[in-house]
Amino acid sequence: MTRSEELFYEAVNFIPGGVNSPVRAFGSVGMTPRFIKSAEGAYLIDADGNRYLDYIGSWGPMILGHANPLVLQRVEEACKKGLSFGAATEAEVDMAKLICSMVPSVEMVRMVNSGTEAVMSAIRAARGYTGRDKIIKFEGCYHGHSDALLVKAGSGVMTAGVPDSSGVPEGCTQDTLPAAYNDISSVEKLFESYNKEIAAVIVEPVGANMGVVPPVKGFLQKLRALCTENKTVLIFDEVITGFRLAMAGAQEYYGVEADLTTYGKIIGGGMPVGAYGGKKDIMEVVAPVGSVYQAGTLSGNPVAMAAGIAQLTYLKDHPEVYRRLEKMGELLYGGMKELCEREKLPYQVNRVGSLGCMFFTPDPVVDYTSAKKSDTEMFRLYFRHMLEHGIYLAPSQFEAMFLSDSHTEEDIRYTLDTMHRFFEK
Ligand code: HOZ
Repeated sequence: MTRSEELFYEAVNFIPGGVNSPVRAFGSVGMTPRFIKSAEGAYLIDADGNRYLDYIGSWGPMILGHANPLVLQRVEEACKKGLSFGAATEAEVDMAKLICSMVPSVEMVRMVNSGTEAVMSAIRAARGYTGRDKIIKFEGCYHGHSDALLVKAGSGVMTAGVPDSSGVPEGCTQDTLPAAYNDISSVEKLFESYNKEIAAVIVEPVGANMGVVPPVKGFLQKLRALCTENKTVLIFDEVITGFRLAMAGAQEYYGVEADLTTYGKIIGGGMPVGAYGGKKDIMEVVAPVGSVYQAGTLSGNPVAMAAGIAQLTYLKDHPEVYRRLEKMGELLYGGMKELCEREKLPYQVNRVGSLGCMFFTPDPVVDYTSAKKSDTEMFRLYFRHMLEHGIYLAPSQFEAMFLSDSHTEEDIRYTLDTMHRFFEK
């Protein structure tokens, strides 16, 4: 038995499923998870000493690669000054100014501890601001695990085939109106039916929790127009796309501004962080200025701020990172596409910048329904082959591949060769 297996069989006695987040379980690919001991650059080392080329990047945060020396140094310095004060710090001011300087639509920002918290809070702020209750969310988009958003959700719930979680009272989701991603008419219909009751539309500007599903041309622009027309708050969940697709995330990439934006992952540099921000008049509904209550003992934690500031400052000072990620994305996902064409494989490769994935279906994947058509048994075989050859993908069809600034052309060549060998079989 490997050390990872030993740890897993011990873990299941003390942790549900042996993991602290369902997406880490390897159940859907018929395996047991690798337990990770350390990481550096684009590589992970497991408890047995196996080395893997990592395409998860902690599900997004590690845009500069693992154990970035600059981030580690800042964290070390911050740790020595104390781990938490539960009081205001200069680092929080620096972080807020940094985010506002990088994202034009964000004039004010509140730090929280996770993407889930950021989304819950942004929705509360939107409801407080508009005095309305209903929200529109899209099938296959995942916005964390708060009650109101576990409706036709992506990510682990989609993998497990339980889009509507048990344990969520009906009352918590009665104001959540699901629409079809990339189908603006489904949103228009909801606005026609509920016109003055819709507080917010929340969307992943690039669907990245049902595999990767880019917005079709004009979809985000039309959402923007509908929200403006109906005085509804447009919330972009940029927990994955924020500071990844471009400095100002998907908003810059697609040229559409949100009213509120939620963040996590990259802004924490690997530490547990989230944030929500946007227009001042909306953000000023939040306590202690306004009447929307939202709080947190560890919010703006000094160590997390140090890691996040280090990573964001690096990105701000090195915009060439985005050009490189774009180029590497083209190399990897373009190469995957080419492989499918060359080998006459009836599969789809979806890609936006450094995010992408392969779907095992002959039809284009544009939404939840088409993503669900992917042959997950084929994914299971593909995943196993890749892992056996040292390539660590998310153990689910319905997650993204993440490139970091540490991936090299040689890494990508090896990945494409490994895929080729699988499809050749
Ligand atoms: N957004 C991540 C997966 N799609 C979340 C990671 C997790 O749930 O642990």
